[in-house]
Amino acid sequence: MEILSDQQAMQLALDWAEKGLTTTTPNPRVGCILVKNNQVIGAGFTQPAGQAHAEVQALRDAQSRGNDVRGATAYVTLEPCSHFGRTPPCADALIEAGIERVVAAILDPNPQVAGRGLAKLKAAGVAVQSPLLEAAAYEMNIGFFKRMRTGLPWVRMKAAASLDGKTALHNNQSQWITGPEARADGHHWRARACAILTGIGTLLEDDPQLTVRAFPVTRQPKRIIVDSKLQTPITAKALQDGGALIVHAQRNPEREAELIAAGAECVYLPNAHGKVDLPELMRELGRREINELHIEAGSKLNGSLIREGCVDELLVYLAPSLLGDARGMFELPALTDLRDIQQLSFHQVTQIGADIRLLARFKKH
Ligand code: AOF
Ligand code: ZN
Repeated sequence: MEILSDQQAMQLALDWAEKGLTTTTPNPRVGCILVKNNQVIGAGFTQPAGQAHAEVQALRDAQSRGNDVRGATAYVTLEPCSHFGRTPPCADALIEAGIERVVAAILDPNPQVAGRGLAKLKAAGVAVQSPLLEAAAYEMNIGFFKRMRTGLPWVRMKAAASLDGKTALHNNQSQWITGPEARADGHHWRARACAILTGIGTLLEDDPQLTVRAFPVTRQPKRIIVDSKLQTPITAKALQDGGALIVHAQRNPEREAELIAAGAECVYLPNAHGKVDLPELMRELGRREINELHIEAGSKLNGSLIREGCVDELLVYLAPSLLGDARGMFELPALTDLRDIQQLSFHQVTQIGADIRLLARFKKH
């Protein structure tokens, strides 16, 4: 029989973690598999917040299949927790179940855990090993890691453009520059996000729903509208079925009351120029436990977010077409010195249908 290597076992655990991609927020998506005598005897992934963590799910899975977990190795994509949060510590559950060895892909950055999970296991005589496939485990929860370390969400800005980087003609015609596969792919990125943010310009122009519709989901991301002057109509599609967070910079009690009655929450976050304080908004979203923020906005708000250093990553779909003189993806000021250029690095390049998907990260990270 072929031996299941530690690496293969951890890859399996990562595959299980992925099953929680759209449902675990604000918790990280974690996968766990239990291996005994070279057999996978149990597997699980993080359930929605307040419910079982991956390790507990894997133990339950093994038990429900009549498997004796004593002496097994647990492969977990994040260090097992050591604290009483919404659920009791997974480290305790593993110890009590008689797990002999725990392999953790990466340490939990949560200050309530941060090494204590592995320490607890070790103290109980469990053999522990970490890291393993750390980079993949980090990518799986890039927003959770960023929020735990900085208090800010991981901000991903999506845009779709022609090969010459244009999104719309000057007469505003803009529909379907990229193909159906790219548009469906975009919904996967919406679905994994904790929240989707847009601006009042896009809201008034397109009346977007800002929901995941390409496939069924059990949780819709929170919707956030940057609307300095509270111009959102109460009939906006983005306010229907679950409301939205409207971030404004001017007080208007009447309009606020109207929008609240329509199901919205209004948050007043002005900067010195009477616009929304975008860096403060990012801190506010961090406090609200937003791990991954997905932005689908127009070139103006996109440009402001980039200029104010709020963006971590661009998710750009490029179609094999040329629009010529037209609107761009990001409104940024003209530079006079090449040294001021914004530097990014390509993290991933993938063909999606007839289009190209680029993930580019700002160099500061
Ligand atoms: C694990 N396994 O599957 C996950 C962990 O409030 P609670 O009890 O749900 O705890 C949430 C914290 O637990 C979260 O911030 C992170 O540190 C850790 N997540 N830990 O052992 C899991 N999702
Ligand atoms: Zn846990």
